[in-house]
Amino acid sequence: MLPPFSLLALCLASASSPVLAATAGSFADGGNTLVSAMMMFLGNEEKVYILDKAEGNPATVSGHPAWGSVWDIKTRQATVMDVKTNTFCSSGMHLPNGSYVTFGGNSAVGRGGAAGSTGVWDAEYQDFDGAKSIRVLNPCTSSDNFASAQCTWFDDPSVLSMQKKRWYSTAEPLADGSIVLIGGMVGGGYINRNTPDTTPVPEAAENSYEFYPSKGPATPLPFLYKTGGLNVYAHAFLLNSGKMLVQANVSTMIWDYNANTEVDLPDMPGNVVRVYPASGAVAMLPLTPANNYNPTILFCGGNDMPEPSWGNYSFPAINTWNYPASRDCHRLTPEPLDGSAPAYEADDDMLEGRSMGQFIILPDGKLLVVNGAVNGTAGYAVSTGETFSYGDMPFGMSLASGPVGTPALYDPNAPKGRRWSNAGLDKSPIARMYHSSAILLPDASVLIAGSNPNVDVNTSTTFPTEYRAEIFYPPYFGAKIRPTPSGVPKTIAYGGPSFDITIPASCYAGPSNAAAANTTVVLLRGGFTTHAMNMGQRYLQLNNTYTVNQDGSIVFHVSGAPTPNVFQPGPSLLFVTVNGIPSVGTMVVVGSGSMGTQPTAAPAQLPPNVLVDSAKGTADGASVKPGGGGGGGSGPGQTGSGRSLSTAAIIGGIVGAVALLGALAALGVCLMRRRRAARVPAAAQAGMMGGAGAGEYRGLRGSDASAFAPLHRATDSDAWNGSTANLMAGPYQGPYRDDAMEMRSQSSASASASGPPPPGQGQGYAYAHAPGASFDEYDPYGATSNPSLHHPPPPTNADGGQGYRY
Ligand SMILES: *[C@@H]1O[C@H](CO)[C@@H](O)[C@H](O)[C@H]1NC(C)=O
Ligand SMILES: *[C@@H]1O[C@H](CO)[C@@H](O)[C@H](O)[C@H]1NC(C)=O
Ligand SMILES: *[C@@H]1O[C@H](CO)[C@@H](O)[C@H](O)[C@H]1NC(C)=O
Ligand SMILES: *[C@@H]1O[C@H](CO)[C@@H](O)[C@H](O)[C@H]1NC(C)=O
Ligand SMILES: *[C@@H]1O[C@H](CO)[C@@H](O)[C@H](O)[C@H]1NC(C)=O
Ligand SMILES: *[C@@H]1O[C@H](CO)[C@@H](O)[C@H](O)[C@H]1NC(C)=O
Ligand SMILES: *[C@@H]1O[C@H](CO)[C@@H](O)[C@H](O)[C@H]1NC(C)=O
Ligand SMILES: [Cu+2]
Repeated sequence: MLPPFSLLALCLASASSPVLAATAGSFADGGNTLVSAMMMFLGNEEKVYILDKAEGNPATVSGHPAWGSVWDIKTRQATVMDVKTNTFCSSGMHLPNGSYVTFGGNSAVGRGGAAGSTGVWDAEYQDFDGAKSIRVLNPCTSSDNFASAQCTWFDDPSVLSMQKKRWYSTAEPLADGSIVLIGGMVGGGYINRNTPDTTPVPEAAENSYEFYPSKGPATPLPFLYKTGGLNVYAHAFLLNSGKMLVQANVSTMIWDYNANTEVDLPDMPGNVVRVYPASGAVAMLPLTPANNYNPTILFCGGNDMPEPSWGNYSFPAINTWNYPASRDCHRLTPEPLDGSAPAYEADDDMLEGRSMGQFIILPDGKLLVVNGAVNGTAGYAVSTGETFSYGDMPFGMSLASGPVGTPALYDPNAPKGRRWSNAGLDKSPIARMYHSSAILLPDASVLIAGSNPNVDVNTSTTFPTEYRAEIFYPPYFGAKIRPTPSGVPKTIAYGGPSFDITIPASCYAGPSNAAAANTTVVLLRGGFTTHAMNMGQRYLQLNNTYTVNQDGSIVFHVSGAPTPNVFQPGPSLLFVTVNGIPSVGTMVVVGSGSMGTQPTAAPAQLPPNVLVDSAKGTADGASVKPGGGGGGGSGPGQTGSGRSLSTAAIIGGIVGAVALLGALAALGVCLMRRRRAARVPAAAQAGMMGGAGAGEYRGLRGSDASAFAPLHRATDSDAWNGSTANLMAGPYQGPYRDDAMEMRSQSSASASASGPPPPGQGQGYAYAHAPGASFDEYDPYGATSNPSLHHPPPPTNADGGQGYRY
């Protein structure tokens, strides 16, 4: 056991972390994301990766506007990253080894959303068609070389791509770490249908599913035909049985994706649509030993417009910004433990209507809803069935109005009628409308960014292209001391022996027995955020018992994760939450770290609890104000770090003997932060006003009858083959970057086995690799090794300039 001195040191470390400088319930300046944060994921304890669509962002990389960046959690500064293909409205998911993949997107676009100049590429924005892309990123830390191949996006559709074009697809991980990709649009638009409807095969709907890594040809999914126009970014949750809950339009089903069979569940009560563009807030409630890890899904908000109002690819039939978003919440337990028929259960209404509200599951087991609007829907357009010209659109291209700036907290365990609260939570002054995002950070704060209901960058419209990030501090930031667990493992197995985590007495207040009983050890994965969803977001409380020691330290004996269906393999944060106050999360990998059947074992019997009645936490002077919402009483619109930097508050928060040291350390950290923060707005402003200034933009051309330009492709050409690489076998275990040559020759081998590749295939995207060159130095995207990726591909494709034009 650790001597008391080092235990004290642990908590001192906590007290001097910047965490203390935060005010519960408030927003702080998160800096400039450089690209508008349409999509984000947490790469590791240091970095958040951000993706935008290809558009005219002032920040540039490799001589073109950037649409990728990496944001450093500590400095709150972003750095641009190069991405080859158009990531516009893609899906994404973690891999078992901690890397992330994004899937699909839009075709190549140029200024104002116009078709790429060569069809599959645009000369100005230099984005390639991303409709079939599979992009892999291995998260790196500040000590890595971000310019190295290992740290940059692997994005080369000639090596790796989906079989079908998928824009607005859903990704959900399976027990073996593979990913199912559901539906999407081919061309795309407001919703996924024409009027008059040409179902069963709407020309631009991709009503099929496939897997990554591939498990066979893409297969039609009847549910997507049934749900018609409202079937993209379907909500999908792997269930404990290994089947999957899928919800779209007003339909719900349990899907066996191996047999492709569906079992219908009841329709959504009240015809509230929760998928894009209604975009409700949807999340799986915490899986806990108390609920036997049985999933319940919570659906809140969205929109219940009547069927004809939804319109078609081009635009909604009505002025959506006048149509109130839904406040309705319903719960569904798809596989009730008592064997009863699954049924939607009415839950407390939200405090206000929200379209594009987004749930962030917090480490205290509550759900935070952020972002969105009181009226209307996601999507953007330059007209509606009721407003014929762009100039008459009251909110520019936005189809929503009335940003909801105040978050709210949902307590799944509170009695009905008392589950929602926004007491003590500030209101953000930044509208977070269509294409906003949010994700949990390791310190248990929430990064909020993005908003861009515009076809291309527009900083002068009502709801502009937003580059400002904010950090929201949930109520537990009112705590003066955060628990600092030791012994957190790097990997978590499925079942098997338990592991021990210890917290010192100095990290909590009050009787040890009560604190021990009121502690949870949770795995919390924030997922891949886009379009008000966090794909893959999941909270699992691990089972535990505890031993209270005489000195007030507590040892928790913690079981592994139950099964890979309950919590799919891959990266996750681990938090220890004591009396409602979470530790800073540690990144762990759940499962084997590789794709394939995960090793599982029966959970070992946990040792019985050991209590010591006289033991106490020693953090009394710094006793927390749980759920206190320390931000209460302050005015709305508090953004900027200034507010959280009251020296008095910081010093007041530090306990006893460590006060002076702690205060000095905290002050040092906070002064540094203040200097940095002061620079950010200036940089942000320069960035937003500089570069491709707004004045340079042409107006939308007359031919852009809709902002959703990519309609009516002449042919659905397949310039790229689907990926044939099997990543679960053979030599393809390492990063794609390393495998690229081998995979490439394999895929051309298989292509020639089944006939010659289409003209241009394997030509325009081929790259040369000097035999024997070190892979570390090898950059297939480098100007010398791969000139073709920096210039329009040769127009040898039979469909060149046709298949991808619209
Ligand atoms: C969408 O509906 C409008 C009428 O509201 C119609 O003019 C337009 O052609 C339709 N667009 C598509 C792609 O079906
Ligand atoms: C939603 O689904 C219903 C069938 O349940 C269908 O009649 C309707 O057309 C769909 N709505 C849209 C906008 O596609
Ligand atoms: C949690 O662990 C205890 C002690 O080993 C055991 O009795 C209990 O069944 C476990 N709970 C779950 C949900 O596995
Ligand atoms: C930005 O939006 C405003 C109002 O919607 C519009 O008048 C202007 O043309 C847009 N600017 C660009 C560059 O699209
Ligand atoms: C929302 O729509 C209602 C009409 O349904 C309207 O009265 C209200 O002003 C709108 N709110 C905003 C913020 O546009
Ligand atoms: C656990 O701690 C939270 C926060 O202090 C408190 O609200 C709750 O009542 C406690 N639970 C028990 C069982 O003591
Ligand atoms: C993780 O696995 C994927 C393949 O599943 C691979 O492309 C990637 O490079 C791996 N990441 C690391 C860091 O090895
Ligand atoms: Cu989108």
